[in-house]
Amino acid sequence: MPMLFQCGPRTLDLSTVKVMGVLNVTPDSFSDGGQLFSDNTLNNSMALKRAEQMVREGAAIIDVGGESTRPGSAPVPIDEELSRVIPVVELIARELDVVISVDTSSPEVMLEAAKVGAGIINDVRALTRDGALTAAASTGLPVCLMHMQGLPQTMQDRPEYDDVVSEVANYLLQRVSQCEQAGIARSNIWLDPGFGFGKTDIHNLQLLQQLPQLVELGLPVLAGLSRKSLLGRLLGRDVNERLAGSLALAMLAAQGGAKILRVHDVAATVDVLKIQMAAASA
Ligand code: 8Y7
Repeated sequence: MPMLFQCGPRTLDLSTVKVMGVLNVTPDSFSDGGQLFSDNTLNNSMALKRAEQMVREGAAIIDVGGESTRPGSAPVPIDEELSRVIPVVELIARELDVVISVDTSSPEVMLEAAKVGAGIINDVRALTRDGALTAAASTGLPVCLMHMQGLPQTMQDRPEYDDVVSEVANYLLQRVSQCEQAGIARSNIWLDPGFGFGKTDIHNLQLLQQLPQLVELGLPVLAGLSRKSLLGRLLGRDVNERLAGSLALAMLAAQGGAKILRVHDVAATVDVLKIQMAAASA
């Protein structure tokens, strides 16, 4: 049964699990920061080439982000975020047949990105910034609401929960109701537990193990686990040596009912999903 989302100019079917490829247009992201920069200037044609490669490898969505949210990162001025993100969204929308999500918390970026062809708003702050709910609602685009405890600058200092799964679920449900009051249809909302955002390894693993509880809320669940520092600690590996670990987590997330996997390594994750789907439907 198709499960269709109207993502700006394109349609996305979540009846099977989809891969969202990460395209960081930041000079400082933790796993691939600066790759698309030379002399501190973003190279848009390199960004397009990277997006094109991920589409060839099977990404259904390209997630364009201009503000690093890694632990300890500093906020980016709005003009800088706009000038990094908008030209790249416009270029990809014109050149490639793919849904574009814009990874932003800024209402200005949401509005401008929607005008040039973005199809999804992916907000790690779950539309909590002033004006974000109204801006997102006015675009009519699907939104992904992510849970975070604290702020990127300090979120990993001392994350604490009584029951991480129910606290994350309750937070997301509250945000869903705020969205609905702002005019965003429930059928246009995705949920994300926010792996690594104010969580210890145990919190992350409990959220993963109990992902079905989040899935049961009835909205599509996105999981972002690719290359995260949890893997560094579990495996003792540097960020560029986490492929096998990332694939194991992708398999577990898909098995737990996640419908969108946000990843850096698209081709390998697509293979994992083919195996997962074959095994699950046998
Ligand atoms: C996530 C995310 C990041 C995630 C969603 C990283 C932008 C850190 N992680 N968005 N963004 N979910 N929805 O490690 O887990 O890629 S940035």
